[in-house]
Amino acid sequence: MKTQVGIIGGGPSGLLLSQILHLRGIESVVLEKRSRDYVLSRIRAGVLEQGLTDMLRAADVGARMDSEGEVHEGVNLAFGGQLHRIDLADLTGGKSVMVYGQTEVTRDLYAARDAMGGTVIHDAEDVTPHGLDSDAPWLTWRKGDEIMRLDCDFIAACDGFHGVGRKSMPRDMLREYEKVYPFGWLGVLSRTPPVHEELIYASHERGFALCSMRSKVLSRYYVQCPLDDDIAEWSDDRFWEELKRRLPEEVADALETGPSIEKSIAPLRSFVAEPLSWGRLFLAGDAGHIVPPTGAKGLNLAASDVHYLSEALIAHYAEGSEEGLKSYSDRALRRIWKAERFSWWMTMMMHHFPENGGFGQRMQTAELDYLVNSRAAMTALAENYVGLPF
Ligand code: FAS
Ligand code: PHB
Repeated sequence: MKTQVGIIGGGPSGLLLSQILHLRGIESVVLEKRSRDYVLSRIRAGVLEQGLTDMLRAADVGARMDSEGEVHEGVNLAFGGQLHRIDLADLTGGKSVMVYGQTEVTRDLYAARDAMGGTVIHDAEDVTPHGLDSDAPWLTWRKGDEIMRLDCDFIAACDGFHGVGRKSMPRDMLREYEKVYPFGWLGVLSRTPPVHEELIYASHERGFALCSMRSKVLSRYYVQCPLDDDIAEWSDDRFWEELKRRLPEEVADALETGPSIEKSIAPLRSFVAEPLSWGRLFLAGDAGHIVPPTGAKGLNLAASDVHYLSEALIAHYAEGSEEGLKSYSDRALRRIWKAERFSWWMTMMMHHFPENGGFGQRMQTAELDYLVNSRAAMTALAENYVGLPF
């Protein structure tokens, strides 16, 4: 097989890149190691920045999002038994976020790729990049006992944190920066009406909690939990009781509980790989960086990477320009590090760190008290939450 851009990974990064390139007449093939059902069974992000929603609309993939998603002009912080609304629209000159699950974004991207005759190969085992430092790289993978080959001009590694792309770069030129947080997020999805019409991020001495949603009848909740907790130890009843204890009373009283239809514990880390490219290989999305989900930046950072990389590839094929490809890594990393900072800051401010002692907890309380009483501080939070410019 031959194509122009070989894409490893059929998650949001890989599919969005393939869709944008197709609309500009550039061929690509997506190699995904899992089945489509498996990819679509993962419950992940829920909040989309305007940069991403604009990209989806421009790529003819925004219709269902615009009809089923919810535009949110505010977000809430809960601490000290009180709810504090951050008026995103007022503080950012009218900007907002879209609440629409990553699973639905991925479903819409698959539908668009299918409708336009896109090539997405599932169950591609042992995908391996070759010839990355040549001008004719190729990918191999296993289909049963058969070894398949895809010749291409460029390879985009959109294969997530555990993917093969980053690991194919020479170790002596790759610099990795990482912070692993000493807790996880226990997430529950339930067919219940959301407890509030907007998201609530709660800081409590028992731990962080988040009240989010996927629609008016589908809610997503999280509580901070020890990393070594066993999901089997968390019955639905235990989860709902713990969530209520971390929320202001009037919110806890309004919480409608129900059976969990998904329950999982995710670890939290901050991670960045530098550089994001080597030869004809380019990393995009979680393949190059990870943020703790506190700032709702993971999926949105993948979007800005795809924005920069697609622009660079289009300039290469349309104008023979190599400038965008050469500057991709530096350009993407500038926005990545600012999102890493915001996600780290929100995580350090909102979670419970007993190891920081009484002084550390007083610092968190002072940070929150200052934040909700300062328009300047709320503006800083709001402009990062709705998404810094691409
Ligand atoms: P993805 O990991 O989504 O996709 C990579 C794809 O590559 C996968 O389909 C994988 O099967 C495939 N792949 C991997 N290795 C391969 C190989 N060797 N060959 C072929 N294919 C391969 N972000 C938020 O903003 N908010 C959240 O609440 C949030 N929650 C999350 C919870 C969890 C458990 C995880 C893991 C992430 C969460 N994220 C969240 C971040 C998440 O949304 C990512 O930012 C987003 O999935 C990034 O998309 P991709 O870069 O496409 O990576
Ligand atoms: C979610 O709805 O899954 C979600 C929303 C906001 C976050 C993290 C997760 O910051």
